[in-house]
Amino acid sequence: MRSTSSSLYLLSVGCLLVSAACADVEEPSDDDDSYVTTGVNGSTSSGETGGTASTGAWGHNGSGGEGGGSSSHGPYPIVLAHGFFGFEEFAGVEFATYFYQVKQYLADNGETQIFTPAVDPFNDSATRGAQLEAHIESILAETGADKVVVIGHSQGGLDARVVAHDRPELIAAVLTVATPHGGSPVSDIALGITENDAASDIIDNLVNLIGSAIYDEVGDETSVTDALYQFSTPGIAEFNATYPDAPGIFYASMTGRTDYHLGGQACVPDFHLAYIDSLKTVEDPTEALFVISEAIIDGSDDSPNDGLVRVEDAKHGEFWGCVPADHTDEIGQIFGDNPGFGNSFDHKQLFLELVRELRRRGF
Ligand SMILES: [Ca+2]
Ligand SMILES: [Ca+2]
Ligand SMILES: [Ca+2]
Repeated sequence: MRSTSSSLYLLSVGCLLVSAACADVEEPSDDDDSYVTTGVNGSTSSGETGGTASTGAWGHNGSGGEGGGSSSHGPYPIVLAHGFFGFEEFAGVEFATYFYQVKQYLADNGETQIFTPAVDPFNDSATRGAQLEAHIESILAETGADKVVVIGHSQGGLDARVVAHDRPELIAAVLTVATPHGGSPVSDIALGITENDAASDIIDNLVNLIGSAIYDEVGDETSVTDALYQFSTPGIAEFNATYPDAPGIFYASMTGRTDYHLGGQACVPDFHLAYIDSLKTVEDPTEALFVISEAIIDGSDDSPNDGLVRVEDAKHGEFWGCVPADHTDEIGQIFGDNPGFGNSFDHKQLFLELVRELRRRGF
């Protein structure tokens, strides 16, 4: 009983995310996920790879770029891989995206080769990764590029690691945002691996309130249990053993910290990104959805987290630090709401700065 209703709790959290946040306006399907072939971006011009970048790795409208198929170099198309619960489109809601207004903001800043493919919202990353791989192959065929860069939020980062492992020739870099590379204690509770009576009661109420109606929207192929297992202690251990990093691919990560936590030692980065540094004294209040889970996972040692994922669990590859954001603020949800009173964090600016840094590095 606890296991089932706890799972539904996460589902119901997801339903809030899905119904409010996880639809996509611009593209009803990935078939429409077309790109514009105007300039790539302006930020590379100041980087050491500017000359290379301006050459272009793929042909625009088929005009060139085919000759040097063996030499791969950026700038690469960027794939934004959504997390658990993310829908490209959700019934009736047509005015929000998972990465809320990020694609348009990047386009406004010259980054026009941004793709937001949808995968099964509730499934393990082996399944989702295979779907992402198929999308990436389509993107490569469409653009003529030979690799992509994947920026994954939450489970999207694990999906990206699956593709990088299985098809390393398709991926130049994987940058993960609040991805639970070390799992999330919330999953252990939801699956009944760890018990938490207080959470269980509140969970039941949430299920009664919002769980059942949305459940019908989830297709036959999906598996909430598989998705949750992915983040559990045993599940993530299996995942990390199965999908080690591929040589030659650049891996980096960053994450969010909420509940007014400044992050401390856990958030000290391997690499300083100016935008992230500029927010180091800014605090974020926890989104109401995550008050319960935040309290559960921060445990007895006040471990910094974003409400669903602990900072320590979000590190993978070169660590770029923490922004003041909960798990939905990171992607501008819900509906572009303010991340919290007094919090100047801007998720769109974050994604632009992440992309710019990748471009500076020749991706
Ligand atoms: Ca806390
Ligand atoms: Ca928010
Ligand atoms: Ca917040």
